[in-house]
Formats: sequence, C-alpha cells, structure tokens
Amino acid sequence: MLMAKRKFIVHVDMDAFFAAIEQRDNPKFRGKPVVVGADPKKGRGRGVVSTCSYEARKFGVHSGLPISMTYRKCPHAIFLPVNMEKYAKISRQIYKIFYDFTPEVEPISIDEAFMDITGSFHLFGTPRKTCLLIKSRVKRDTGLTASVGLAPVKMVAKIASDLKKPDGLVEVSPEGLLGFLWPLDIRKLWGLGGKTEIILRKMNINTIGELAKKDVKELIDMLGKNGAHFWNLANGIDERGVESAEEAKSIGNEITFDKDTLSREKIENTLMLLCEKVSDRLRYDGVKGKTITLKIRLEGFKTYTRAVTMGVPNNFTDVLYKEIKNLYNRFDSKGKKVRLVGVKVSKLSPADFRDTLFNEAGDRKKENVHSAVDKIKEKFGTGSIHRASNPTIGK
Ligand code: TTP
Ligand code: MG
Repeated sequence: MLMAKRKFIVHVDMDAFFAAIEQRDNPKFRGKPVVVGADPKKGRGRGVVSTCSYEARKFGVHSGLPISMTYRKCPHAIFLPVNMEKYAKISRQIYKIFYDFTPEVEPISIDEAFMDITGSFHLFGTPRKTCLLIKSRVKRDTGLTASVGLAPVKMVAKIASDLKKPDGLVEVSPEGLLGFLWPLDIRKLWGLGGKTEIILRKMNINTIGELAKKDVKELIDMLGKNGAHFWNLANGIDERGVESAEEAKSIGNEITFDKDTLSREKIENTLMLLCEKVSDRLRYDGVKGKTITLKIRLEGFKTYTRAVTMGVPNNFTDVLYKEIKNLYNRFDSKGKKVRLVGVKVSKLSPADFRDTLFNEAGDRKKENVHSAVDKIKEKFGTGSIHRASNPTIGK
C-alpha cells in the first residue's frame, strides 16, 4: 500500500492586526487599550469594533461588538478609525514574505493564510525552524507579531495558530493529533457554529473527542451531510489541501453509489464516467488542468483524497482516466466497501496554451476526435456517445 505522504501545513494569523499596526506607528498607544472601528461619539456612536489590542480585550471588547457598548466597557480606550489603505499595504508585504517560503500559499483574509511547506522546509532546516523563520521575517520586515500553527492537516494548523496568541507557535505531530484535538471544545472545529453547535450540545456532545466517538450515522441523521464532515474533522481527517491562487479553481464531479460496493469493475467504470464528464466540462470551459484528484469515501464515511500532478496540463478523458486508475490501484481500502467516488481536476490553464514540451501532433489528433465527439453530443445530447465501459450508475 502507498502511504499518503506526511504533510506540513502552516497557518499564520497576525495578532490584533489593525490595532497592532496602530500601536507600531504610534509609541504612545503601546501597552494601552486601542480600539479600531466606528467612532464611539461618547457612547452614542453607531457601528462596531473592527478589532482591538490585547489590552482592550481584557475589558471584554472584541471584533463585532457595538461601539456604544465598547465605550461603556472601556471609556478610556484609544478609539481610532479604520485606515484600510495602510493595512492593505502591510498585508501585501506579509504575503510577499510567505511566498519566499513556498509558492503554495492560500490567502484566507487580510492577515491570515495557509502555507504548504512540505516541499520547501528542507531549504530552511526543519518544519519548525521554517515557522520560526517566517515569524522572525514578519517581525523584522513589519515590526509585527504573527501566531503560527504547524500540523499535518489544515484544520488542525488553523486551531493551533489560535491557541497561544499573541506571538505563538504551536506544533502538532501526526501522533499527537488526536490527543491535541479531543479535549478541545467543539466550537474550535473550523466552520462549526450556530445551529450545529446547539444540536450537538443537546446531544451532550461538548468536546471534539465526544464528537469523534459518536456513531457517524446518528450525526448524519441529526445534521445531514455536515454530520459526516464534522465527524471526519473530529477524527483528524481533513483531506483539503492548501489551495494556492492558481489551484483554487477546479472542475470536478462525484457519485454516491446506491449501495456501498466492493466491485472494482463497478468503481472503475464509474471513475471512467466521471473522467468523461469532467473532461467534457473542461473542454466546454476551454481549460486544461495539471492536478488530478481522486476522492474515495468508504462505508463508515471516512473520506480520502489522492492526487497527482502531471508534467503538462490536459483535458482528455483517457489521460485523466489513466491517472485516476493509477491512483485508485494504489489506494488500499482495507477491504472496506466504497460509498462514493469523485474526480477533480485543478491547476487549470487556458486550453489554447501550448506547452513546448507537449507532443503537439499527437495531441492535435486527439483534440480533433474530442471535438468531433463534442459536436455529436451537442447535436444529440450527452447520452448519445459513450465509451464501451461506461456503467449505468445505480444498477
Ligand atoms: P482577525 O485575525 O480575526 O483578528 P485580529 O488579527 O485583530 O486578532 P487576532 O490576534 O485574534 O487574530 O482579523 C484580522 C483583521 O480583520 C482585524 O485586525 C480587523 C479585521 N476584522 C474586521 O474588520 N472585522 C471583524 O469582524 C474581524 C473578525 C476582523
Ligand atoms: Mg489576526
């Protein structure tokens, strides 16, 4: 069996970003409660707090709090308006630093990003050293502190960066992942909030560990598809990769079997059909993709992804299928039935882009066949042409 490669995902989040910039630029504000946001107008102001310094947080002030209430809680705070232009400039400076460490940067907000340093940390020593370097570069170039989380999966890196704020660095190893996650409150799970939280608390689920140990079927009954999603997260399974700007766009399709299946033939046929659908869509949109991702959900709802990046972008069914089949052959389901399969193509580029490495003549031929097929489909509908091995899903 091919083990998935261990990943090193970093989440960086600047501390009290807007307020820290104001404190940096005006020494008189340092060590004091600083509130950035709407004008309080001596308690009669409207609008909310954008953010505040850690000194102001001690008074119960936080982002989103009405400014009038903030004034009552902390009238002696230094109230400042939002200077977005200034903050955006510093944000660009910080992102530039991130890109010095890896091209795989996924922007989340003005002061927060994911980075995949799996392929680059060796240039800087260890993954931990890389994180320390990121922090010190940010400090040196901007005078500001960042908090960093380092973990094998995205969601855990995000939780970790928040735990020792400000100026924190929290590292979670694969072995320590569940021990780290399970004592935490369910609210720490990325994306879990509002109604979901209320339902789970009613079910007497308060920690991530309690969620992880619950029967997934029960969770699905209560929460629908989200039940499986949060259960996977609670078990430390988060297959989402860091999506750099060029990878953010993708085209994919997935199918849930009527009945969970062990039949390789049925699964392969379904994968072929999915490749055809994705290939159709890529060509319809005039794009090709470099990265092909296979998604497999097993009975019991554990979900896995396996990806391969090709040397040159492509959008042909047979090329996609060859790669997908390779990924599938190397996946070990440990005798478990398969519930769902999906195919996704990302790292897209325009289809008319010609790579010099491309075998142009051969590919043109294929392109001609494909465009002939497209024409027939356009005329007679998509049911008119199929490869011999296409299945009828659900049979
Ligand atoms: P955050 O990273 O959420 O907050 P923060 O950097 O101020 O503090 P922390 O140390 O907890 O990370 O948001 C980044 C900036 O985005 C923040 O400085 C101000 C702005 N912001 C708003 O304008 N409104 C909001 O509701 C939030 C949450 C943030
Ligand atoms: Mg922040």
